Amino acid sequence: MNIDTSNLEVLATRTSQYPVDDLPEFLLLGRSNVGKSSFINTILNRKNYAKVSSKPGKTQTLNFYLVNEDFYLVDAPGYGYAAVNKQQQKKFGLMIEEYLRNREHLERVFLLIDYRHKPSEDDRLMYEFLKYYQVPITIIATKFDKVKKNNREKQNKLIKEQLKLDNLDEVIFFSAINKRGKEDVYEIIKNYLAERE
Ligand SMILES: Nc1nc2c(ncn2[C@@H]2O[C@H](COP(=O)(O)OP(=O)(O)OP(=O)(O)O)[C@@H](O)[C@H]2O)c(=O)[nH]1
Ligand SMILES: [Mg+2]
Repeated sequence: MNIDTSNLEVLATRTSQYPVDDLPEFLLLGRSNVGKSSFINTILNRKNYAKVSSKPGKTQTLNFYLVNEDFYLVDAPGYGYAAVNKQQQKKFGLMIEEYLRNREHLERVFLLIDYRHKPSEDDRLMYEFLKYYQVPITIIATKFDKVKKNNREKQNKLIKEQLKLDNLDEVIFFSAINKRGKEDVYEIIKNYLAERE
């Protein structure tokens, strides 16, 4: 898949602001600071188009990126970071829940997990929540460049155990630094688009 065009079309905090066309949507979810916005930049071959920050809580709205006039990548605020105030966190949580409940064109969630750490309780709850709503999920293990070879087996096991991972859900190892995993993500999106034609 080639990325020919990409444009941030809509910033939404509620349903009435979502795009009104019928294009498929792929949603990014994950803890604050896990790398959702960096993931979008990598997929779009752009630098800091989706705003990235080392400080958690950077993305505050649902951001719909129209790609190739074909589909949307949807960036979302992160969850579960103590440094982001409680009221904000609640607002973000409701925003995401509202989206998931009205998700007519949601094809799949890319659930980002920081590969350096044990998945958090919030990660586990989010995974469970998505399973309950029967949303197709791909796990994206981010910051792969930061994990040494001899730690990988341990981290893989942690992801499996902590999330009680369904064997049918694919895990993609991803790095915004060396672009590992990018082609795998293209493949997933491409397959959806081919099915629609
Ligand atoms: N080494 C490394 N750093 C990364 C990677 N992806 C993201 N980062 C860094 O992690 C930090 C957070 O990245 P963001 O993309 O802003 O994370 P986010 O999930 O969008 O965060 P919020 O918008 O706050 O929810 C930044 O300092 C990034 O440079 C990666 O693959 N490898
Ligand atoms: Mg972000």
